Amino acid sequence: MDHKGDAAAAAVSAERPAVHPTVLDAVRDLRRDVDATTFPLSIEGSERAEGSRLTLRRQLDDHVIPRLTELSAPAIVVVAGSTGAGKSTLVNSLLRTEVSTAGVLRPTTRRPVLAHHPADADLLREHRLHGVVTMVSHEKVPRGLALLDAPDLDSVLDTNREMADRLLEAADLWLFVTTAARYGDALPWRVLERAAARKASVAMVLNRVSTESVMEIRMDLMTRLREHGMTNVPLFVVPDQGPHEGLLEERGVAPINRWLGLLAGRDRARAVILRTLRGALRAVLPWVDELADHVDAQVDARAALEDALGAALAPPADAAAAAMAHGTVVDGTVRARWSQLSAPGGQLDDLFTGSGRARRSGRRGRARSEALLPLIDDLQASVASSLTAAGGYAESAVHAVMTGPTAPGGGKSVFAAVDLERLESNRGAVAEQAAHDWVATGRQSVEALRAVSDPTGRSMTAGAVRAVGGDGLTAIALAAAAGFEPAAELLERLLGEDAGRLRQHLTSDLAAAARAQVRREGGRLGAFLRIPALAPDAAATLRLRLAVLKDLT
Ligand SMILES: Nc1nc2c(ncn2[C@@H]2O[C@H](COP(=O)(O)OP(=O)(O)OP(=O)(O)O)[C@@H](O)[C@H]2O)c(=O)[nH]1
Ligand SMILES: [Mg+2]
Repeated sequence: MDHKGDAAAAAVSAERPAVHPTVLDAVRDLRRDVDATTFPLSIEGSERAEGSRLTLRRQLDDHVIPRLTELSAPAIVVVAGSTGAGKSTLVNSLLRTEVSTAGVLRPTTRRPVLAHHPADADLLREHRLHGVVTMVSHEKVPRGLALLDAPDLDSVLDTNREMADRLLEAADLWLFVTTAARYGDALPWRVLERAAARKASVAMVLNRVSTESVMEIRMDLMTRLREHGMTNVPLFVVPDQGPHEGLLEERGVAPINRWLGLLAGRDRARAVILRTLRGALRAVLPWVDELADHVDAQVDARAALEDALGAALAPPADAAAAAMAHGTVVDGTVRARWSQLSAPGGQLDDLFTGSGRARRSGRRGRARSEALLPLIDDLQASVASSLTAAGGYAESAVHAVMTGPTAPGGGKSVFAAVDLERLESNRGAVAEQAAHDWVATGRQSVEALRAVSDPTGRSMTAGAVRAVGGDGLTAIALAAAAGFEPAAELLERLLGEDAGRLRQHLTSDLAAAARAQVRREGGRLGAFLRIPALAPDAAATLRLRLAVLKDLT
């Protein structure tokens, strides 16, 4: 065996199998993450990033993953060369069995024969050569390698030539067989150059060399190999055995067998393949980088949009809260009813002017309570419509800020993605519920005040309840809380210092309802901005895959 063969085998085996099973796992993980990556905000560069994402996914699907999957299968050693060079005879001789027919007719081999170890049969079932070649299982084939006896390269048969091309593509190792008579042919060298260009590993077998010319031919061939830049190509010389039938002498092919044995084995076979694949793997890494960068850009855009949304909602919320506390709710209906009640002869007219008996009479109190009851309904309806209006106003404010000329990037796409019609159609119902709740709070507060007042009935609260009834007091308190001054004055006279506290409590409840109604307008947009694709760590998994792959390749 040529010493260069030893050196090459040693180099292959020393090369740490950088492709180990986890590369396929890592690439599959990456494929899943690339598939799941979305760019929900249309910002600068997002269309390009989406294009890159699809290209990367296709790259992984069409090239990287199929090739990596093949890594689990044995490395394919294609035995190739001119017709009659002795390829079939060599394969048979290596395995000491006739697995492929050799013959005197040119060309002999028309359908490739792939000899593999029985234990590797499963791994070859999915191989892309399946169906193209005749598979032969044989114990003598080293595990992790498969020997492929190819049809000739320069065949008179076009189909053979096409086949040779296909095999060249599938070859992990190219064992080139030529003869002393034909090693000068142009075609073998062209093919060898193609193989070398593909960075496929190459070894050469010089067949049928007579003892007297062996030194001279070897030197010449080495020089030619060097001239073609193939200095590391192992060269095996098989001595001529004269006219013969069947297998070559075992001794003559033993160096090739030993060398194949060195190459075989999982890791070494993978290392051979890695040489062609590492480039492809490294080539996809910048794409992943680009995707992760754009995911970060989306996350940044999301933060800006969230800030803008918060800023857009603050003025309408303040305005609505202030308006609700300062009389917006006290509309025409409320004022008209109040005027009616406090007009001469109205229920509130003689509240502080009638005789003490009349004032304290339970009958008068019930009548006043009944008369004031509709005021509660008026206030509730007015609060509901004021809240609805505040919501509508907030919506336009948000829209203006998020889509206007100074809007942050991606604002429009948020609106496009969110179902605002549903939000709008619920606005009235939400406002009505809030108004109802506010009235309920008013009733509870009056009830609580009465409950803590002294049981002897001499407190101001007890007197006020006797004078206007529970509902009446609630109506007056709610009107006062909504910023209606005449009601506030009456409440003061009825409750004394408790009036201010009660009023204050209900006013802030109303203001809170207004703020909530306004904030709700940003709710669905805010929820959209909180989707996982826009989370601060959205790019983390992609970057993790990137780090793992960088390590592995
Ligand atoms: N004299 C001599 N004949 C050989 C040697 N090796 C192979 N042969 C003969 O050469 C002929 C062609 O051998 P094959 O093994 O069929 O050649 P091949 O390269 O497979 O040819 P194709 O299948 O046509 O591409 C056969 O008759 C072999 O017996 C050798 O070392 N010395
Ligand atoms: Mg043959």
